[in-house]
Amino acid sequence: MAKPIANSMLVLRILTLAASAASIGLMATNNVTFSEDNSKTSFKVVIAYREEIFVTSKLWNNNAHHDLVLPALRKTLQKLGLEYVDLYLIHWPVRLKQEVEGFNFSKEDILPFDIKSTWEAMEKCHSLGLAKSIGVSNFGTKKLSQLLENATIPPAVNQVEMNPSWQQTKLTEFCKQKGIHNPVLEEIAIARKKSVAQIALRWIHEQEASAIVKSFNEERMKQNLEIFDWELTRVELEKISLIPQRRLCKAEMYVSENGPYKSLEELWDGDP
Ligand SMILES: NC(=O)c1ccc[n+]([C@@H]2O[C@H](COP(=O)([O-])OP(=O)(O)OC[C@H]3O[C@@H](n4cnc5c(N)ncnc54)[C@H](OP(=O)(O)O)[C@@H]3O)[C@@H](O)[C@H]2O)c1
Ligand SMILES: *[C@@H]1O[C@H](CO)[C@@H](O)[C@H](O)[C@H]1NC(C)=O
Ligand SMILES: *[C@@H]1O[C@H](CO)[C@@H](O)[C@H](O)[C@H]1NC(C)=O
Ligand SMILES: CC(=O)N[C@H]1CO[C@H](CO)[C@@H](O)[C@@H]1O
Repeated sequence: MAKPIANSMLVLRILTLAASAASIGLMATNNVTFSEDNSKTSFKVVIAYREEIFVTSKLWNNNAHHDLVLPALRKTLQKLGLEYVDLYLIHWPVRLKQEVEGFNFSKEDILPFDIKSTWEAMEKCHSLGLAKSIGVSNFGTKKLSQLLENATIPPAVNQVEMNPSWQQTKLTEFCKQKGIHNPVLEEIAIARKKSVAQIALRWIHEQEASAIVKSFNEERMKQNLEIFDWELTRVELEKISLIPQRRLCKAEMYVSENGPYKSLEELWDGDP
């Protein structure tokens, strides 16, 4: 059996899409994650700094078929003008009919998801050098165990929703690692002269997970980076641990009476 993985959101220091001279400096000196669908900017500018950036892309559900994974990644690479991605993820433990486009699908388009054969194809992407690392997203503990049962390469990352109001303690424990607008966070933010966003990001950082931060605003990009030279106190962490928990992204659209997932419990492995 392969080793368990880090339950971590993607490595990301900052996402910047501005292709101005100023931001090229920023890209060159920061770890940057790009999201393919957001890459409206010139990747040519970025390619000069390829080793300095961390590019992640995800396999959409309609390509979660053994024979479609590699072509999907090749297409992505072609679109981005890159030779490889640093990380390639299975976006959801969900398989849709091949002809589905984006979110335009009905319940009949949801097919049983085959972890083993999909992961095999992901491993192929890695062995061909097209993805430096491979991982998953939105997997619960049961599906991770199933994946690990037959995996040659364990997933490097499980990208999940994780924030102070959806702390994912069960999933985090499983991986043996450690609603942003909330009065508790505001209170702490005011006391510490930080923004609520910074408190939330710092909290994620202290769980030894990496946050995916997206901002198009230069001031907020800077602010989101200024979370590494201070820490939350024990009392603040205690207050945050008492925040009522609710998942923001429930993904009800993948649940249907006759489909592979009949309840949110099944989709999220008992942790809806
Ligand atoms: N694996 C999955 O299934 C999944 C699901 C959802 C999301 N994701 C990933 O997670 C990433 C983030 O997604 P998201 O939906 O959370 O973000 P989002 O909605 O795309 O953007 C975050 C929002 O926060 C604002 N913001 C950023 N920094 C801030 C600050 N310091 N103070 C106040 N507001 C701030 C941004 O506005 P400005 O730009 O104006 O600053 C933006 O509107 C995405 O890149 C996506 O790939 C993955
Ligand atoms: C959504 O899918 C249906 C059925 O395939 C198609 O007829 C329709 O044009 C699609 N709508 C959009 C907005 O793509
Ligand atoms: C792992 O592989 C074995 C042998 O092919 C198979 O019986 C089992 O169902 C697989 N497990 C999963 C979770 O796919
Ligand atoms: C430029 C920069 O900050 N690079 C860092 C990106 O992240 C990796 C892994 O944490 C570091 O080794 C680099 O120094």
